Amino acid sequence: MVVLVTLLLAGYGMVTSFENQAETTEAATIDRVNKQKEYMEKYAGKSGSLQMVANDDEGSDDGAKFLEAQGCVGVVKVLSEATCRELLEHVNNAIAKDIEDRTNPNFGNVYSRKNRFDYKLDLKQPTVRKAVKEASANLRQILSKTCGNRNIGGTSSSENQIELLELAALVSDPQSSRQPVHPDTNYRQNLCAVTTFVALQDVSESMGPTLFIPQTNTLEAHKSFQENLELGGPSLLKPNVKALLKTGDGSIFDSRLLHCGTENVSETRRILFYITYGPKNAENPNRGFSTIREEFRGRYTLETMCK
Ligand SMILES: O=C(O)CCC(=O)C(=O)O
Repeated sequence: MVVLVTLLLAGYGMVTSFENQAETTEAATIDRVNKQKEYMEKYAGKSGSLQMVANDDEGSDDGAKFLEAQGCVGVVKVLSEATCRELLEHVNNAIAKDIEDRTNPNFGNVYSRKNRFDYKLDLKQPTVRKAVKEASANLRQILSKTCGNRNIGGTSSSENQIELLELAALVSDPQSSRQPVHPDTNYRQNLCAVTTFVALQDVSESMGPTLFIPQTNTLEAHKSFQENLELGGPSLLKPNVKALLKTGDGSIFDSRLLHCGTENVSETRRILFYITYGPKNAENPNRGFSTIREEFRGRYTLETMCK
C-alpha cells in the first residue's frame, strides 16, 4: 500500500513537473515574442507586403530571381478556388477527427501552440493528392530553378532529385498568439528546403499572416540574430513583409529565412496548406523529422508529384 501511494505520488509529481516545464517554456516564448515585436515595431517600422509574381513562365523567372535576392516571394494561384474549397473541407474534417488527442503523431511540432497547430496530411486521400499535384505542377519551374541555383547554395535542379520533405496544414485559430521570429533551418551554406504556404482562404491582416524578413537567409543575418540573443540587432531591423494572400496564392521561402506566424485577432480560422521540397543531395538537418507522415518520408520527388 505504502509503495502504491509512493508510486502514485511520484507519478503525479512527474506529470506536474512536465506541465510546469511546458508552462515555463511557453512563458519564455511569450516573453521573447513580446520583446522582438516591440523592438521591430519601434525600430524596423511598418511591414510591407510580400512581392507577388504571376503563375506563368515569365512569373516563374521573376519568382526565382526574387527568391534569390530576397529569400521569399509570393505566387498567384498556386491552387484553384475549387481545389482550395475541397481541401479546406478535408483538412477541417480530418482535424476534427484527431483533435481530441494532441499527442496523435499526425500533429507536428509548432511554436506558440495556443490555438495553433500543424497537421500532417494524408497523401493517400484523393483530395490531398490532387492538391499536391496541382501545386507542384504550378511551382515546378520556380522550384527547379531555385533548388539548382548555385548562387544561393542550390545543388540540384533535376526534378527527380528534388525531394518532397513536408506535407501539412498550419492552422491558426482566433486568439492564437504570434510566434517568435525563427528560421526553419539553422544557417548552412547550401539551400536545403523551400517551403510554400498556400492560403486556403483569404488571409487578412487580422488573421495573422506570415511575416518574413527578406534577405535574412544568410550567414551574416543568422550570426547577428544569434549574437543579439534573437531579441534585436540588424536582422530584426531589416524591413519585413507580410503575406496577405488571396485564396490559392502561395508564399515561397528558403527555409533559412527568418519569419514567424503573427497573431490571429480575427474571428476566423486561418489554414495554410504547405509543401516543402529540397535537393535530395543537400545536407539537411531536419530531413529525419520534418513535418510529413512517416509513411511518405523520403518517397516522393517533384517529378513524381507532378504526374
Ligand atoms: O503560421 C505561420 O504563418 C507560419 C508558421 C511557421 O513559420 C512555423 O510554424 O514554423
